[in-house]
Amino acid sequence: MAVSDHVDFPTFMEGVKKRNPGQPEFVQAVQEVATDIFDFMEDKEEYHSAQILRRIAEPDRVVSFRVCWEDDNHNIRVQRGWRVQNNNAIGPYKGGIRFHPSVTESVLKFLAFEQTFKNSLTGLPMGGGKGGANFNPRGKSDAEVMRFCQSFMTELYRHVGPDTDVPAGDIGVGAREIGYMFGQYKRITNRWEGVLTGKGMEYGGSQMRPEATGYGAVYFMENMLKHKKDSIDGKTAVISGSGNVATHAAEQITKQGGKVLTLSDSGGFIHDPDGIDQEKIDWIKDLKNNKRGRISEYADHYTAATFHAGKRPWNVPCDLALPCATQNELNEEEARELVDNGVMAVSEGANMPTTLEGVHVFHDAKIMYGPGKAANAGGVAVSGLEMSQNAERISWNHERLGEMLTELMEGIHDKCVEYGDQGDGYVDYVKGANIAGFKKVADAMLAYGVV
Ligand code: NDP
Ligand code: 2IT
Repeated sequence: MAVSDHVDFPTFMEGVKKRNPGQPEFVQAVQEVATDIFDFMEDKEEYHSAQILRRIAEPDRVVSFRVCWEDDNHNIRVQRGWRVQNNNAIGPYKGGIRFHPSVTESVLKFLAFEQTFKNSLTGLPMGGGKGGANFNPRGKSDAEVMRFCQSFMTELYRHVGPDTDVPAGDIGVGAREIGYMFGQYKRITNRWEGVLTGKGMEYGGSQMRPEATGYGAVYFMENMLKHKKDSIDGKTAVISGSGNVATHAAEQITKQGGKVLTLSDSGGFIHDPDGIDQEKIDWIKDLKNNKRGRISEYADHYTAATFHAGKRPWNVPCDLALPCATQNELNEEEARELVDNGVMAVSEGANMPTTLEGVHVFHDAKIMYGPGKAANAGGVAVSGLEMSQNAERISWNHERLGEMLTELMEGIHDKCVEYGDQGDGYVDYVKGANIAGFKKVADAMLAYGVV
């Protein structure tokens, strides 16, 4: 094959930027992956000549649609919804749905791109996708959320299916929203099938799905520490967010003998020097899931804690850090602060929470750094198990699922070590995750020829 088919890294990135104007998150995610993949492909002509990376970085399709609904005051509201189907080389498109005012096509394209590598890393047959809308569930009544979800699914149903594309939850989409969307899908299609994961336990949900992402991120942390003959026991942890991922990460850190010092939401963070134990975590879960309250209320209830309005928790000294809120929530300066304060390991429950510059700080300091696409893959892995259960019409219990999640996270960790071991005792988990995730998708695409 002609060498002129090779495009070098800067030229490749120029092209990505040019083809995706005004989409900084997508460009950032592609750049992070492409840096490692270009090194890996250097002596692998077949990937270059088949333009594999260029093809993975071009979503199979992006569906954008109007979502019209009526609020409780009879105002007609219009939102924009999307489903990005990035790549289905190794299985049906799979990935969450996000409802948040910050959702844009760029955000969903970055998430669908990342999801492709993450899902591949799990070892289960799932492609990559993501969806969502610029809808803010905060302050909306249950009836408003129901009408929005029904309207969203009234368009989405024609693009998804158990063998086509299987959405799940993400920011702003939990059990309530999945219930409304599944109910509408079933009503429109007259089919009961595993079209969504994260379903309620009464109708085909996996008993481990609510905990899976947060627990998985801590299992990944545990594996990184174990690789260095260390453990979570007795260590302090700083966590951001206070939703599904953050609360379950806090729970698992606590179970393993760690002490959680912080949690946050978009209003600020709480710092509890006594530690956020299981009883306090249960109080937060009730506050967030049932009362739909704000994390600031924690400091009113637990008076040893302080609330820091408009701030992020990264200046609190800790051994372990787990960003579990959103993308780009930890920048270069904050990464430096963590390192200066002696952080040993970072495990990302969120997707791309650390900026590219922040990642460089962690790598330069040679701390253990588990990127989201590996560390938070436990959620989608258990979603994969939920798909299997629905297809087989069976149900696994909590204990069995816990064992499977533990094994899956260990497998993901080991794949990162296999491809990311730098030979000097340092593991570049980003490189490991990128290469291991890429290879399987790329080889499947080569098998299909030019499609
Ligand atoms: P939730 O909606 O349950 O919680 C999100 C949390 O993050 C809330 O505390 C929220 O605060 C905070 N947050 C959201 N956006 C912002 C923002 N722009 N600035 C500051 N805080 C913000 O979502 P999840 O816990 O499910 O998701 C958290 C992260 O984990 C996301 O990056 C998601 O993509 C990732 N993830 C989730 C998986 C899952 O299974 N749910 C699987 C894998 C990854 P507020 O309420 O104030 O907005
Ligand atoms: O980012 C993610 O991996 C998720 N939001 C979960 C996706 C899924 O299909 O369970």
